[in-house]
Amino acid sequence: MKILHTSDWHLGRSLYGQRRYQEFAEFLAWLAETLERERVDLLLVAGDIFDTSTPGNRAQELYYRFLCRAAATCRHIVITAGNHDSPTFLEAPKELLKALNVHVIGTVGDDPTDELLTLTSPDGRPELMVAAAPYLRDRDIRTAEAGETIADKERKLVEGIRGHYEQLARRAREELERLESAIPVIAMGHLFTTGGKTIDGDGVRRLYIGSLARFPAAAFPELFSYIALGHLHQPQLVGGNPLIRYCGSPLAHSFGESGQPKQVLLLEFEEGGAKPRVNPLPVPVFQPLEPIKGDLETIRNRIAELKAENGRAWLEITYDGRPLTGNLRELLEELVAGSELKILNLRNRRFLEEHRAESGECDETLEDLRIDQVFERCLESCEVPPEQHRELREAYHEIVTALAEQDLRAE
Ligand SMILES: [Mn+2]
Repeated sequence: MKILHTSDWHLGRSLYGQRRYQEFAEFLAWLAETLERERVDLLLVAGDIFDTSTPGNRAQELYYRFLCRAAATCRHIVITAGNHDSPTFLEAPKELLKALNVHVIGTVGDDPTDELLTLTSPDGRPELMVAAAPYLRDRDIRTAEAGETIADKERKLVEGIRGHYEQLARRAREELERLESAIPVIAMGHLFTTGGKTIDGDGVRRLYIGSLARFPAAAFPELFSYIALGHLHQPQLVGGNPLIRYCGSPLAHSFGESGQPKQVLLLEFEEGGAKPRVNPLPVPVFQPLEPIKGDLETIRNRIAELKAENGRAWLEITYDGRPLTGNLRELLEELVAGSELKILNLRNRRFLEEHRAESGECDETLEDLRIDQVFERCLESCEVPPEQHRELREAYHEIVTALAEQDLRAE
């Protein structure tokens, strides 16, 4: 049996205002071809299908068009919600999609067996079980009590996640006994594990990472033959275990991710085998991204090189040279004129620094800042003693997370 594991598509996400529908369409076409070529039986998408809780029409069209094509190849498709997805939005067409053998799990129901899917072969024999846990929201698994410290909350959240997976494993064992079968059980998850790696600007740290709790890999029940994770955009094994993995996002969602090889994971179970072989399949780069940093000469040379090779990269340029250049943007736009290169973001670091030093005040606008940076400025300007920062920062983070999650549920 062949399984393909992917996650974190973030359909509809743009980069510095630049829409990326073309790339999403190319990726999904590539994925559909890959499913056909590799004769994949089961597709797993471990959360963050869409970038927002209210995806636009084009993002939705890409998604449904892909599902329709993929369902003609794969016998089963399992999709779980990530922290960016609206559980109710994803689940709205659940019954309709079931007719295509597409299973959508958006939220934790009253009955954990709802997340447990027994998939059958064409001749009706059970062949694999999937414990399809979506992103577990604080309120899904934790009971808040007055007077809790942040450490208490985090501990209870981790306990809640552990309990949820244990319950799924217990139900799966009961089901295996009932079926008198030893088929493998795969788990899915959208969470942050202990030791997980992120890259600055990869979108996980940036907006909000969901709960702060880090889940230790060792806390996953033994029963699972493989754990297909989403949330972190960098492909990685968890705790060095090749059978607990993040496949990572298929597209670079920031310039920070641009040097990262992107992949989907292809799993293969031999007939009667308990553990899969896992092979990463590289995802082609549909739109090159290139960060360039340096003085004017460095930037000029790099642009000349890219032009010479008919480059079509999107650029993020950080100017840190002297002298101060006020008309930097015009200068650089002239350099890329007539090529397919496009400057998406320009940072005139020196200009900002000196300007700030001169005026003795900060001329940042809200647009320059991420939500967590606004809070940092607030701590500074209120002269909050440093020893209180950590706790306040965590409390703030918790509120932001709660607001974002409320937002996702609100429809
Ligand atoms: Mn996520």
